[in-house]
Amino acid sequence: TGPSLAVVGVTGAVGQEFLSVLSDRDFPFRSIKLLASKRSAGKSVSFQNHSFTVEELTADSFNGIDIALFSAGGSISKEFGPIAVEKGAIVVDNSSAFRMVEGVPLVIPEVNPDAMEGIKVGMGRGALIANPNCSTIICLMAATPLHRHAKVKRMVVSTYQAASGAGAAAMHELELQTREVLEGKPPTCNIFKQQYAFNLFSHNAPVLENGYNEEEMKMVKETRKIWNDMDVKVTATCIRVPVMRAHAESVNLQFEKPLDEDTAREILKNAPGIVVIDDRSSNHFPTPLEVSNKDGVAVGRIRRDLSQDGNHGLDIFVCGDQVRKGAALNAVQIAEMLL
Ligand code: 2RA
Repeated sequence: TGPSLAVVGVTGAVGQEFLSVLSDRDFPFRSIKLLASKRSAGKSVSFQNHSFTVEELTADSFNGIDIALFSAGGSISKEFGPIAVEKGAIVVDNSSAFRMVEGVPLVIPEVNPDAMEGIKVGMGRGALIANPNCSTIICLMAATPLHRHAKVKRMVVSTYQAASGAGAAAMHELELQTREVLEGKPPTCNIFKQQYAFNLFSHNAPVLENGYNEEEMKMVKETRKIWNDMDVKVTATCIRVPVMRAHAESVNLQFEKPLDEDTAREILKNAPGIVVIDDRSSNHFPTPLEVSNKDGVAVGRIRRDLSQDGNHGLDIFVCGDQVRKGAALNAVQIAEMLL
């Protein structure tokens, strides 16, 4: 019993995390097909004590597939996502290809599950559901419970994004550069074209006409779609920092209604998928290392924004594993909702 699964991009950082999460959550599939580019086809991947051979992704890969998890870049999703849907599969796409397409649900299960209402395995047709950008997921996991209570009017986000967001190769290069710099050697700069170790820089996404980069505009546009609120004001500055796999984000919120910090802390303590780490006496607050390889998004530094009148402003600090809740876990949770 259970759905037949396909994992597209299985050899990448998120693809590998799909397998870990499927196992950790004992996802009830009846069969699984591991798909990747021609270059990776033939590789063996061990999963649940079996050795699987990676198959080359082709148009015929989706015959008989119920759910296809995609994380192989936007061009692969654009080419093969519609083919998979045509074959009757429900695609959960981690790329940005379809996120802003009208009618494509953009889903964080703890935040807006209703957006995928009615989409189920066995409904007789395929569908496509988009996984939001990792920095959006991590931010909104914390901001949404507060938004639901006091309606966010304006959100200012500064992100400190991990290497994993740029893939496994970037993680390897960060480690390599760190060793090289410590040994007094010139750093190898293939992925980011500049030194990453002991440094930080504006996110590597292309910068648009308005001076924002694509990562920042994803935060703006995806927040409005997920909250179904085209009026909420959002601005973001996304920075790449020398951290392996968890994003950190400083979030400033301005509310329509008052929300004091104690109430905010209680709301967050009861929010699904959230861990509050907010101990002022010991200066213990969320860190990337503390959330790495974990499901929970950690929130701390919860305090009234003293630059705003009364209790209409709040500052928080959020950390979440980019590969897990920022991508693979969120996608598998969506797949669980299809059963
Ligand atoms: C990043 N959000 O972190 C992008 C890719 N997932 O670079």
